[in-house]
Amino acid sequence: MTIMTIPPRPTLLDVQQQDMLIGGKRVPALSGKRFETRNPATGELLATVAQGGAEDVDRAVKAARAAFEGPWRRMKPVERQRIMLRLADLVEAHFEELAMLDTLDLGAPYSRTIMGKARAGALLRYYAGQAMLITGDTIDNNAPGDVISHTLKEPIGVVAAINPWNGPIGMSVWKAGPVLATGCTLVMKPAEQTPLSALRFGDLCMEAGVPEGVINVVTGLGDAGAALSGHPDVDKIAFTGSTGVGEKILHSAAPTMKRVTVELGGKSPNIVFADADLDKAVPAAAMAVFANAGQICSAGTRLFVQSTIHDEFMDRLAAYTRTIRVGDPLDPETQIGPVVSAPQMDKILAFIDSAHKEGAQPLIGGNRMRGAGYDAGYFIEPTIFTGVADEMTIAREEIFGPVLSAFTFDTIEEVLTRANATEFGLGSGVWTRDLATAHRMARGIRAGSVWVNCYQMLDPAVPFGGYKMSGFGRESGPHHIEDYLETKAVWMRLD
Ligand code: TXE
Repeated sequence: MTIMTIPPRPTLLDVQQQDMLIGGKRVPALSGKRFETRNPATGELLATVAQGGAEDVDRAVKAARAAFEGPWRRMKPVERQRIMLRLADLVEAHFEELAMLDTLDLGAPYSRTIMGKARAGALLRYYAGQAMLITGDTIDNNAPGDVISHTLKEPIGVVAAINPWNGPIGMSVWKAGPVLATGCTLVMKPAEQTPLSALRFGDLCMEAGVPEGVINVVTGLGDAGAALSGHPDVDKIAFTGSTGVGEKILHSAAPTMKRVTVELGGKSPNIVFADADLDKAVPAAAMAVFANAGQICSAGTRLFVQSTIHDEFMDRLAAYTRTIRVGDPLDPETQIGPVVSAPQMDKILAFIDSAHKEGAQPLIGGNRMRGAGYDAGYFIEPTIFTGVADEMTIAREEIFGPVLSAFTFDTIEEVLTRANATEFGLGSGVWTRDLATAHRMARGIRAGSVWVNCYQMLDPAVPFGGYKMSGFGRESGPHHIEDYLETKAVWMRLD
């Protein structure tokens, strides 16, 4: 067994004032404004960060446009790939620092954030591979001999990425990968709760040899995101965040017909049939919802358990949940840290309150954690409600906290209907040993991912995204880069 060592405080934090990255330079906001970012486990001030406004967004978009018009997009793919592979090496080499920045900024345990190293490296290497695979088609059967057509794949231009706070460095890498692979340029706005690792990632891009202006990081609040998504010289928006802001993004994209992909909220069903391997399903059902303190878009927040095993399963789930260690994110034994902010905590506690008022049965948890080590942070007990009715608030709305709603069901037809009776469609889980049940569920569930006898698996080669109000577009997978390319048809008459 390897003993995890907790790295020292990142050197980035030696500079208490963090500026944004525009055109290859760290610059303050033109307005001079700054906002604070704090550690949600302790309340400690980590840094004051440049608060970008519309004028900063404008200069970042101009820098991205200039870089797009420069040699970058005409660089040989193998050269872009070389830079991306250098970046992958650098991100891996500095991942302890990046993970620690996220632990301090988001509150996720270091034992969790450091696990992102393999994924970040794999993502950059996957997209680096894709840089070499961009090709058009030849279509010569329209009038054989007389006319030939072919397609050219061209980078779409300036991309705006607007990121959430629940997985900061992973999200920065995920958004930058297809941009770099295709020869686009990027203005990225990290979430105001967690801006630090995106800035460090920007520095590493520069160190890897990404040309100035290709990757820009504008830190700021929602108004900076709005200025970015409405900027007329942005060609594409890649947004991950709440469904409400996703709707606003679509409106702001409309006047200039920006290409848009949106990955939004979820209320994902996790369905356990009586024949499942319960030794595996019990811990997985708990971590499907409690990992990252429930702040995962595809968290398995609606647990459906077949009625014949319901009581046994819930007893075992409660027993397992009691063993989950909630606390100091810097303790290697900690499994769950605080939630990201006071407003997020208040929102979660209000959902718990609604569950009590609407008659759900509390099984375990339900409170803010108090006492030494907890008082200064935003810690919430892992919480399970049983006897939840489909129409209750906690059954329908995304909570984004460590709160599980459990239901019982009898038949496969019934559970399929109820699992799909949601406006969302992001993730889902099915636990069964029966192949026919697994296949029927995999086909029947209306969601972008179905995990059978597992949960929350991700891979750079496997597409991820939503049905319905969970958004559209797929990140990862062989087709992701298509969203960053235009297809041009070229016709030639030969006669
Ligand atoms: O998200 P927002 P918030 C859900 C989750 C959570 C809720 C609220 O339910 O409780 O959203 O979280 C930027 N134009 N998810 O308020 O507001 C903002 O600055 C353009 C699910 O933090 O959507 C940040 O960078 N941009 C989710 C980003 O949008 C705007 C992850 C996300 O913030 C903007 C996060 C505007 N008008 C929250 N207003 C997931 N799918 O994983 C804000 N922003």
